[in-house]
Amino acid sequence: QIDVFTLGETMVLFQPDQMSPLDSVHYFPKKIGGAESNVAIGLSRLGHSVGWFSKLGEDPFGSYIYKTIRGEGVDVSTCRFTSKAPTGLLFKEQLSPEDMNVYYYRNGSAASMMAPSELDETYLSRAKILHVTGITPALSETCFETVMKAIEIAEQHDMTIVFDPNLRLKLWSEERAKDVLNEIASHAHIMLPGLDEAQFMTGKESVEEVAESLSDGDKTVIVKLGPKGAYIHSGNEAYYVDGFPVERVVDPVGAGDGFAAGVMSGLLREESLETVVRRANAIGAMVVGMKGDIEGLPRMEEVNKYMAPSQDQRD
Ligand code: KDG
Repeated sequence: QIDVFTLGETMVLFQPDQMSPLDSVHYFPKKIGGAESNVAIGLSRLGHSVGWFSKLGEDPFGSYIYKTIRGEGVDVSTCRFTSKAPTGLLFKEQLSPEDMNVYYYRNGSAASMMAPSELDETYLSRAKILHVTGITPALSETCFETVMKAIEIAEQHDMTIVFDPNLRLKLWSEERAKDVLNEIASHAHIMLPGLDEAQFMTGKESVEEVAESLSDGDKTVIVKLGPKGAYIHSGNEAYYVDGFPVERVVDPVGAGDGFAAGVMSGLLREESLETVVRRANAIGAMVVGMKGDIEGLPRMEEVNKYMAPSQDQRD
């Protein structure tokens, strides 16, 4: 058995060290980025077994991504390669600590060729949790179908479905995004939207209203509120969980993925929702303190240390 199965596109991420417009940058350190593999790596570092499915180009970038994710202890055995399309690329342009632009070179990429027939049903059904994001269905029609197929398999095997909307309006129209995100939400047991995503999906305003509306009676909805923490709506309970103060944001991208990894890790440990979300908040805060999508994802000892009050504070 594996703890979590996730699927989605991972790209080679070129992220300059300097903060300036990309047209004046000469050097681009090479990393990897992709919401689902960020989550998979986060979970693996926290001690869980994770399977990640995707399609990579038969090119040096595909092999770089494959080796990196495998090197993090994620099971990549179901990942496919194709010679018909290249591995996708992503550039980050940082103009100030919180102001990040993202440029995608992923149209027609290998991952956008994922097809439902390529999912390994037996493998997927061995997982306790299926994690899906709203990025994968935006990549192509076959990617959308692959996500829906994964959901169908998960439902047949009574798996828990965790959904992070990860709204990316560079990838699809508002209308289609709203329809598909709400369709996936109707199958999810746990949803992890940011406030803006929850507002987009529901057309409602306040944190309480969006969570109530998305919960649809029986879903657990955890609305991410950045440095303010998160708001949980589950069953008859609804409450805020404080965030962790971040002294210096170095790179805001990837916090939500760290948060998702933290939530699933806590659920797998059967902890209370409040404990789960507190740790998820801590992980989100740790991620934004480091450059790169995955660099700041902690191991369990590291996050526990981060959450423990320091000796000075105790004195
Ligand atoms: O959540 C972080 C992701 O946005 C980043 O890794 C790139 O997957 C990515 C995407 O599609 O935006």
